[in-house]
Amino acid sequence: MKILVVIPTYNEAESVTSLTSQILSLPENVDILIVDDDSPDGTARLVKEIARAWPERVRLIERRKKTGLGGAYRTGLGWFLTQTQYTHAVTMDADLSHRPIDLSAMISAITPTADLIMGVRWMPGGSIVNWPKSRQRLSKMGTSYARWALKSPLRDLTGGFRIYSRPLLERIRLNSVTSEGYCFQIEMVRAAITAQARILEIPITFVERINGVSKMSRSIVIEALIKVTGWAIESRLRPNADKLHYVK
Ligand SMILES: Nc1nc2c(ncn2[C@@H]2O[C@H](COP(=O)(O)OP(=O)(O)OP(=O)(O)O)[C@@H](O)[C@H]2O)c(=O)[nH]1
Ligand SMILES: [Mg+2]
Repeated sequence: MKILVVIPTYNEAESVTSLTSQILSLPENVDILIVDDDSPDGTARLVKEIARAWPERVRLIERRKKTGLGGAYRTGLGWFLTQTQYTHAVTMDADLSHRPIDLSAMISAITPTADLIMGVRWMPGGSIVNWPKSRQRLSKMGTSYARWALKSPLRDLTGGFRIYSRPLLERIRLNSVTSEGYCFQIEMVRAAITAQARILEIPITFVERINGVSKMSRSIVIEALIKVTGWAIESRLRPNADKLHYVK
């Protein structure tokens, strides 16, 4: 088992050093790929310094333009697929909302048959620290709506803390997962379900970012609303369309 943690960053200079050093200290010996979108705050410069100290374990991909976390993940997961030494790809936020200690628990849950391990806030043992009630409501509503649309019992469809197995990512057409905002996370589950992934849910504690600025915006919420509604309609009218779209 060899694991690559893929982390998209945009203006995460205040978090990225602490996050990478916590991940590098984990007993599981995981490697890190940061995908930065030309952050004006110098995130990439810091990552280059870290990569100089850890040339075998930390890599940086610099994209020229900020196009959203979907594009950054397509690039990062695409790179993972070219590096056949890695068996699993982790997706994780850079703002320390996803705790490296929970990554250890998620890695312990890996089995030879699990295709996708999801970090879940909304289940026994899971929690959210320091989110205002309004943000919790938005997230819960987002997940409930997506559950109805996807006809899925999974409990945290908008969270991005996950482990994907190589065989699952090799079955999915990554370029067909076109969402750009956090809707990318919902669409990846949709693709995984279509690819008949065996999915495990593990409780995590999600901590509101202390440093830096959220990239959540109205357009990201609108993208999710429109796309998820479209999927709800399509799955009811053309139940087999997803298979042709997402699965190789
Ligand atoms: N490369 C890249 N990374 C991005 C982009 N937008 C967001 N990210 C990263 O994606 C992760 C999640 O973004 P956040 O701003 O934390 O979004 P969020 O977690 O939905 O919102 P908050 O809870 O308010 O923090 C962070 O690591 C961001 O730096 C982007 O356009 N390009
Ligand atoms: Mg965040």
